[in-house]
Amino acid sequence: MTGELSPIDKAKFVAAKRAAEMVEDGMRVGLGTGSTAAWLVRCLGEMVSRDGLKITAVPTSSRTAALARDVGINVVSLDEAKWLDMTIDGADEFDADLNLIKGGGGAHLQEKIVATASDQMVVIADASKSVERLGAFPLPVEVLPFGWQSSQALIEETLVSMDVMGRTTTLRMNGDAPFVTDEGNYILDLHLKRIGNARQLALVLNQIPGVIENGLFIDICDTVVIGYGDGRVEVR
Ligand code: ABF
Repeated sequence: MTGELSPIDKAKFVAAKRAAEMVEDGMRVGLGTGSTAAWLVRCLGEMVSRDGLKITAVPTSSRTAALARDVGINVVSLDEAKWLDMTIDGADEFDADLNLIKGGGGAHLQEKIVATASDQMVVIADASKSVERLGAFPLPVEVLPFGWQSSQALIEETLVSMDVMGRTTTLRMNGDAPFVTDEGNYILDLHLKRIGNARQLALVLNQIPGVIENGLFIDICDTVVIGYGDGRVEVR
């Protein structure tokens, strides 16, 4: 499965493998989206086919659902699972308090729903995702297509009063059309450079009419498994 991996892929793989080893027989597991989470799905698929691991998985995106089915993992909806023992997912940034920016893969709405319907959330990430302060990665905000430009204007107005360094908001594109999420919504990327008070920003953003969910995960992540290009793994 791994052959000769580049340092970044090795970092993602070792983090994913370590997290997969936390999964026990009979668990209901939320499966994240993104390239690191894809390694997790492959590792779990090996454990299912080779070791007879029995799990029920809830994917956080249609892409993850397809990959999980491909490797023989039993996939159900969150409504069928009702509650999860563990969700394992990637991240774009994590800070010392294990607060996250997620959503680079365009699935933070479903990811946050699945992560908060779990007894614990484990993030798997290469070491480059570790930051002193959240914000260098553009913060995704999922908005309804109806009136999205008004939502954008209200967000920009709100940012003026927030403790952030940058205030540019761009519509995420897919070619020359807006990127559309699994739920049929748009994503605005907030280029904030540095977020002074992520907890406050997360609360304020979701009060804006038209905003569905933002990519700040505050007090949701319990454990981060960090992979390094030399094969080392660190669990925080
Ligand atoms: C998803 O994977 C997103 O929430 C997050 O932005 C992204 C990280 O992707 P990768 O693992 O490819 O860096 O969880």
